[in-house]
Amino acid sequence: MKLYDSKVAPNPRRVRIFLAEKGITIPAEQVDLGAQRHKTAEFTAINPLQRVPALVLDDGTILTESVAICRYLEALHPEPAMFGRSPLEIASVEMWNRRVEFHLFAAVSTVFRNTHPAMKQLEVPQVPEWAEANKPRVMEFLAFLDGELKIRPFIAGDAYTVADITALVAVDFMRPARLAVPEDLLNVRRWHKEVSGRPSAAA
Ligand SMILES: N[C@@H](CCC(=O)N[C@@H](CS)C(=O)NCC(=O)O)C(=O)O
Repeated sequence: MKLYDSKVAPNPRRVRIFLAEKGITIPAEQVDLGAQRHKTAEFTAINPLQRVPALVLDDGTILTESVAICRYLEALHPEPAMFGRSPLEIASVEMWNRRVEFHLFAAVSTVFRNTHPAMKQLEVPQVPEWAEANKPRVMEFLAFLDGELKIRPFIAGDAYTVADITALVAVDFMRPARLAVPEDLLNVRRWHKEVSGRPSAAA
């Protein structure tokens, strides 16, 4: 297997953290997004949507989409379970991962992509007003999450799951998007401290 990765980008980081939690190592090739290496014919043959991460299997099959890659790895290496175990846990992890992807990760990405000078060549056109419109969405969802994290330690329940990885990466991505977690969201802050202290967070 080979992972097409980018150390500076949030979606590949989700897969790297997942791999670190599982204790799996996969050979990786860095794709330089700044140099637009993902737009080359060579990489377009791997992912016609020109996005990382991408996982190439030994038989040449290509998987893209961070969660699809993680699900494949979960099926190969079930322990520790990162997508839940019981029917209810599996559904709860799915529900929370989707909520975090749509309401937090996508909103933070929108702010970053439409404001950061490094994205000028990749987000065409950049629409600063669209970034502004997404800033309150980030804050609203974080406030909602703060209430949820008052009653349980992790995003989807009592266990650390892929939903925590998505949320951790989204919250860390707030920094280059020039957003900050409000001081008074103590439960989000407590959760963030806990999950970013895991060794996998450095992956
Ligand atoms: N839905 C995809 C998103 C992949 C994605 O957007 N990757 C970004 C890096 S985080 C990328 O390759 N961006 C290149 C570009 O915007 O041109 C996933 O979950 O993996």
